[in-house]
Amino acid sequence: MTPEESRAQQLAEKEAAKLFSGPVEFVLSAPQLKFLPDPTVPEIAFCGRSNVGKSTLLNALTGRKSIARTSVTPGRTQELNIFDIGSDPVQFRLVDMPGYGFAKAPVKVVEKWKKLVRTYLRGRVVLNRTLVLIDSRHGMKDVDREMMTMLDESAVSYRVVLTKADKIKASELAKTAAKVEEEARKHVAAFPHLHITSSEKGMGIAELRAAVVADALG
Ligand SMILES: Nc1nc2c(ncn2[C@@H]2O[C@H](COP(=O)(O)OP(=O)(O)O)[C@@H](O)[C@H]2O)c(=O)[nH]1
Ligand SMILES: [Mg+2]
Repeated sequence: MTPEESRAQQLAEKEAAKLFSGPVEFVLSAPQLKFLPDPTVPEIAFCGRSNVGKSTLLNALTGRKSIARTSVTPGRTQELNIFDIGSDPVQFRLVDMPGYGFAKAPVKVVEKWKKLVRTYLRGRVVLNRTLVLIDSRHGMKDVDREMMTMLDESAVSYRVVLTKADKIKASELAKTAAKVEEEARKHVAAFPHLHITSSEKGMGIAELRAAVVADALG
């Protein structure tokens, strides 16, 4: 990064932090698309395997402890949870998508999940970007590849985000990051840059916040 770029990045992070420290509000849980708010503001969706740290990341981005309910019971939420960022007017929305890859889910539940997610991804005109979260300890799994292919096919571009980076040694993290980056390059709609984060330690959060704001409003 040149000094100019680094100054611009710092400014973007500061602006994004300001936006996220303003009004943030949980709007609703939509079990079906017809319950979604009118598509009038940009949306950024978050997806990942159950327990990947999605709710915790949403909390970290918004600097709030429990705006998104963090749960120890994986795979229970089958709804799109909507959050407004900013008010009068709302600047953009974050969409917490139901987690996938839960082992014991009945076929019916998985089918319902696929239908909800696929129709949302294909039909939502205000969806600007999706974030695909991957647990640093586990790396990319087949269900993640499936999700990314679904996104490729929906022509929704996405950022790949490693979560829980504090949970493994730096050497392991570097190896996993390289592997995930290499795989992401094979997906047409994936951004080449990988975000490495720890919601616990605040690592990579300011940068991701700025990226989300740029995706939503840029
Ligand atoms: N050490 C650590 N634990 C995390 C981090 N993010 C999430 N977790 C934990 O992982 C578990 C699942 O997190 P949650 O946000 O509920 O996952 P979700 O199912 O994807 O929404 C919880 O026990 C969190 O406290 C992180 O960055 N570091
Ligand atoms: Mg959650």
